[in-house]
Amino acid sequence: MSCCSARPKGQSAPIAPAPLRPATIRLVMAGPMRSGKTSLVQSMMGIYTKQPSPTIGADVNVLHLKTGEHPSSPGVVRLLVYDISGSPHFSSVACAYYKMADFFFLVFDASDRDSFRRVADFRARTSTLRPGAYAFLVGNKADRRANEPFTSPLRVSREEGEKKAAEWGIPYFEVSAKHETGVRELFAQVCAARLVG
Ligand SMILES: Nc1nc2c(ncn2[C@@H]2O[C@H](COP(=O)(O)OP(=O)(O)OP(=O)(O)O)[C@@H](O)[C@H]2O)c(=O)[nH]1
Ligand SMILES: [Mg+2]
Repeated sequence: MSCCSARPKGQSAPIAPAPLRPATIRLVMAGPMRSGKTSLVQSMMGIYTKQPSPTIGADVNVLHLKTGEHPSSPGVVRLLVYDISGSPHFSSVACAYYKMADFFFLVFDASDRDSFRRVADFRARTSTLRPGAYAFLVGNKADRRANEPFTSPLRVSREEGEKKAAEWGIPYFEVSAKHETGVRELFAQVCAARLVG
């Protein structure tokens, strides 16, 4: 007789606990052309290049982020980052991705007032197509803005960014993909929001 047959009759075999799998989060990078969406993803991956090609349609990257100790988390989040072209030519492709986002980064170029104006269109489209998703307003290229005279009409101040984000009821982050300033902190917010959400 095998030692394994000692289980009482009618009782099924114990099921081994399934290993915790990383939670998957879909993050969509949205915003005007040349605001630096691709550069931000590259910066986060430590592969920032000076002249990235304009995104054709959409690119997908997978990032694994540590969440720290948390009872409901295996310690790692799997982030699917959908990097969407800001070109109006791809707006129908973009809308298909917007509909499945858990999070949006609404990226604009903080050294370009026109980019700041245009990010409002992306906010309107994303919040209509995916009203429940978390969003962050992201002022990129803070390094470039810092080099301009304080009075430059192109420059978008931190206060203006914060005011717009408050109007939309979302957080504001000022970053530089080039200098890797604030980029890790920004992506970490996704994990933090996910864990409290
Ligand atoms: N100075 C500075 N330049 C940046 C920064 N981020 C991006 N750039 C530059 O801005 C240009 C556009 O960057 P991309 O990352 O291609 O912009 P994008 O938003 O992905 O553009 P599309 O794919 O066309 O929508 C590139 O020449 C980058 O090198 C930054 O933080 N600082
Ligand atoms: Mg791009």
